[in-house]
Amino acid sequence: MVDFLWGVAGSAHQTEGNNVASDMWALENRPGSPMAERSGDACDSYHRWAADLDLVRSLGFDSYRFSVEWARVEPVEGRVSLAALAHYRRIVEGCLERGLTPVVTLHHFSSPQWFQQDGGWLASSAVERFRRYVRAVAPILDGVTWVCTINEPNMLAMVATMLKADRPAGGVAGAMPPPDQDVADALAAAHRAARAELTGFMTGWTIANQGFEAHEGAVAERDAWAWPREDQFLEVAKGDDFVGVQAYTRVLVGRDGALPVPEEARRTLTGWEFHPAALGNAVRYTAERVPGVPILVTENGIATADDAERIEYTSAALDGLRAAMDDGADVRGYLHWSLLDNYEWGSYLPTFGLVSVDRRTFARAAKPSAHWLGAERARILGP
Ligand code: IFM
Repeated sequence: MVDFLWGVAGSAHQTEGNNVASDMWALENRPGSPMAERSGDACDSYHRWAADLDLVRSLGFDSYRFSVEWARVEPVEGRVSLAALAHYRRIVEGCLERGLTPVVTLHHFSSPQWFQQDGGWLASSAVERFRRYVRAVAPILDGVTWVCTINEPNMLAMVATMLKADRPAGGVAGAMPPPDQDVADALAAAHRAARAELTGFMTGWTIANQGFEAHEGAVAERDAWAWPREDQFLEVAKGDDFVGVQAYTRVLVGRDGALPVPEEARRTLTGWEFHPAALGNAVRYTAERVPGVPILVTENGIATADDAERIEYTSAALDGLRAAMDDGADVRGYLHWSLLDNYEWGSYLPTFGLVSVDRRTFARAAKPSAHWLGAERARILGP
């Protein structure tokens, strides 16, 4: 199976550092910020991206998912930084030179601060602003096939609800408030606008699959819970070139909504239930709801300080993926989250990385799981 992508993922704000013109930076640094920790220098990938790509290649992966940061490309409304575009062009070329397939995300949670301050996704010009940004980025994507327009629009829209109430983002996946529907609608329109700009690419958006499961027969309640939080975003993906599946855990839904993770459940560092079956289930769920649209696993992984547990989790997750593919799911690739122990939106403690990063020197050290996963392709896909 030659065309299957086997890679790793990250995002600009979580790895590059000093994303000072972004709304996330402003949120992290404001007095009384709900974020426990600031992103700061992150992993300094802004300067170390070439070494990161070398590492990805040497570990045996063939693909690399990264994001272009809107706040760097357009730090002030209407003022496009050619230097920022050149930076991301170098990363694209760096991938191609190393034989890595770049998977480029155009929006991964953070936006320019000016955009947020002027109404964010609720501003009447939001979609046109995003379209203009996509138009600016398109020329540097020469040689790229896979483009993710917006990462986890469902999380973005749910976080919008939480921020309105001034509650910190995060918590147990799935037990979040319903999305701000106006934000959800704007994101859908922005996604469509971006796709219209990007002819000749494989474009799609990447959705957080939260593994909603009906508890004790609460099927109707589960469906009602899942529609605003997940299914409406899958509906938008109908007719796209691909849909990104991002799966980590599951959430049980009872008669009154999402249930807390059971006391006795094994948990990861994010507090989520250790549930590797999430990946296979998410792929099957997506294939059923978005028939005919190829699937790219754009994220899957575990926050753990125990690297053997990472291998245990990922091995079982990949078995589930393989089984879903054997049953007919059209999956085009697996991108593990994440390459690095990067900034987890408020904290560096939940370590998802295959590679650790010294927080003072930024030195990278590949964990055993990195070598293991690089070689695992053959077991899952065959030679
Ligand atoms: O780190 C995040 C990523 O930015 C989006 N998907 C989930 C990951 C783990 O929480």
